Amino acid sequence: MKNDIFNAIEMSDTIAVGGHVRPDGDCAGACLAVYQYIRKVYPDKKVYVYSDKIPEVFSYIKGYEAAKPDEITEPVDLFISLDCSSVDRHCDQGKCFNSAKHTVNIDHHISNNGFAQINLVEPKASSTCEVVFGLFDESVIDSDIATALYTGIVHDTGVFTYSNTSRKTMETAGFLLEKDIDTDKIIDESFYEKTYKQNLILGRCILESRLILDGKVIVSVATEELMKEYDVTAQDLEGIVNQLRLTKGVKAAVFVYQLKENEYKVSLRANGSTDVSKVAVSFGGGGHVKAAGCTLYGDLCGQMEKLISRIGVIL
Ligand SMILES: [Mn+2]
Repeated sequence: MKNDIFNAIEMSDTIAVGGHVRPDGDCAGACLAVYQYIRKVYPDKKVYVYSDKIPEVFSYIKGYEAAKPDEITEPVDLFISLDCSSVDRHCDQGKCFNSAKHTVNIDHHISNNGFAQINLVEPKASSTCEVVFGLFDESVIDSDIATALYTGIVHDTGVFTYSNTSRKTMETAGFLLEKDIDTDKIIDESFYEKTYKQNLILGRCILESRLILDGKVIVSVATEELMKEYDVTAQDLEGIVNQLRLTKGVKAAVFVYQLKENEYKVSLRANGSTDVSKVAVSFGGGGHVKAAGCTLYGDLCGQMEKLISRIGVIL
């Protein structure tokens, strides 16, 4: 598998790396780590980061400014998909991926069905960055590449607290720590730190949350109107669902925010043995057993009723 991936890279002159829409820490970290690695090992190749704008909070990662999807005007030789559970979750619904001559899919989402020519999907890995680390020649990993990979692991494990954190995760993180990375910056500034208005809307969403299904599920919704009131974007809502999940007695947490009229993004988190990825998949989404997401279309009340009854089935 590793050889197949590197053969594909060696055969290609133009390579795009890209992940899912609204890139998170793991997606950004994996894309920028692979970008840096290929540039370092194969300096003659043209590498693009094909992604939505990476949140500014990750601007300390080398290559951050390289995410310019408009730069690609013709099909690339190779597209490496990272942290993306299905083709249509790419920032252009997969157009650039589908037009590439060769394709690689590196991921850790259990719902990933292996949509590329070469697929490396490890559902037990904490993060795509952990999978990517396994591919890299350790001697090439410098402080900049380590910073990108550590960011992804920190974000997808909630700073090593989620159940996806394994011995391998810790050993990988241990290796990266020795590369002289700024862990305070990565953990505090990119993961925990919130702006004042992010804290305000977090508080408001918790204040307006409801316990349902005998207190086993907690739900909160941020409408477009509420987001406007606090002058926040979807990215500012990161972490709210994790806080909801920490409610005593709750088996699943549901956080919904409005993307536009009749379109809502749903984030799901689970405690114990609850598997919320089943719910997400049945609504066309994906993710992991304990963290998944999907999009609802149409009337919110009607869609929420369906979603909640589906959650009732898996509890
Ligand atoms: Mn991930």
